[in-house]
Amino acid sequence: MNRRKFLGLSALTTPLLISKKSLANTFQAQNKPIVISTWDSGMAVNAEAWKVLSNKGSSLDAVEAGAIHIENEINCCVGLGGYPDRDGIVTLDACIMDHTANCGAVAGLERIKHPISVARKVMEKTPHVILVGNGAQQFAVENGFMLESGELSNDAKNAYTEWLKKNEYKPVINIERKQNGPFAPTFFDDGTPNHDTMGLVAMDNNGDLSGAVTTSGMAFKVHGRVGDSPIIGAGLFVDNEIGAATSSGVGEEVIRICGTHLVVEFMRQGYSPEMACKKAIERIVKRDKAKAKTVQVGFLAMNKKGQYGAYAIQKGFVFSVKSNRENQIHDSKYMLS
Ligand code: SD4
Repeated sequence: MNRRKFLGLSALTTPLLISKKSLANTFQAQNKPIVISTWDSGMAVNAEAWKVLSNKGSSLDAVEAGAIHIENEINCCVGLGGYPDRDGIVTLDACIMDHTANCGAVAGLERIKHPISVARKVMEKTPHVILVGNGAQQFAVENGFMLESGELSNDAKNAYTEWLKKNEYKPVINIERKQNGPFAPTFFDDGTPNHDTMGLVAMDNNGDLSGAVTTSGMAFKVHGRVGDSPIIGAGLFVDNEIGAATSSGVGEEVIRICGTHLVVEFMRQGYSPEMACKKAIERIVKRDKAKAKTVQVGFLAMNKKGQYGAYAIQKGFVFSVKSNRENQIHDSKYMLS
C-alpha cells in the first residue's frame, strides 16, 4: 500500500474508531431507562411508566401509560376529577412529544377521560399539532373515545360551591403543598385550591426521550383559557439530541418565556438539567420580581445521560424519579424565600 493510499484509508477509519469509542462511553454513562415526573403523585405515575420501560418498551408508550394512570384518579386535580373553570366546566389540556419531535396536543377538551391519548391520536392521525374545544372533542369521539357525563367530582363540586361564594378570580397555584392523601386536591392556608399538573419525561432502553403532560389546568380559570401544559415548548419540550423538560405552575409565566424550550436550549449550551431549570426560572423572576413572589413555577428536566434536575420560583415544588438506581421523591431547589 502506498503512503497516499494509507493516509486516505486512515483518514476514513480513524474517526470511525474514535466515534465508536466515544459513543460506547456515552452509552455506559447513560442512566437508562428512567422516568421523572412532577409532584409526589408522580411516584404512582412513574410506577406505571416503569412497567413499560422495564419491559424494553418505548418512552412514548411509557409516558402515555403514566399519564393515563393519573387521569383515571377521580379525586385528582388531573383529568375529569379536576376543578372546573369559573363557569363550572372541567376543561382539560394535554400534550405528548416523542424522540423524533412528533407531537400532538388538545386544549379545552370537555368530557373525555383520557386527553393524553387523544393528544397522541392527534399526533399520529392528523397532520396537525393542536386541536381545541369542540373540534378536539369531535375528533376524540370520532376516534372511539367515550363522551362522559361532565358531572363534577364531589371534591370539585364542594370546592366550586365554596369558590362561588366569593367568586374571586385569583389565579394563584402551587405555592405550598398541603396534601390530604396521595391524589387529594391541595389547598393553601386560606382554602384556595391548588392544582397539580402531571408532566413526565422518560428515556427508554434505546436512549430515546419522550414526554407527556396532562392537566385540568388552573382552577376557576376563565372559560376558554389555555395554559402552558398543552403548548409544545412551554409545558413540554423534547429534543432527542439534548434532553427534555416539563413544567408545572402558573402557565402564563411559562408561556411568556417558552419555558421548556428555553430549558432544553440551556442544556444544549452545556448546563446541567438543574442549572438549565434555574436559568429559566431566573428569566421569569427577573421580568417582574414583585409578581414572581406571588406565583409558583417549577421546571423539571432530563438530559441524554439520564441526569435530571429541577428548579422552582418558590419552596414547595417536588418531583418523583424512577430508574434502576432509585425510586423516590426529591425536593426542588427554589429561588425566592
Ligand atoms: C396551568 N400549568 O394550567 C398549569 C397548572 C399547573 O400544577 O401546573 N398546576 O397553568
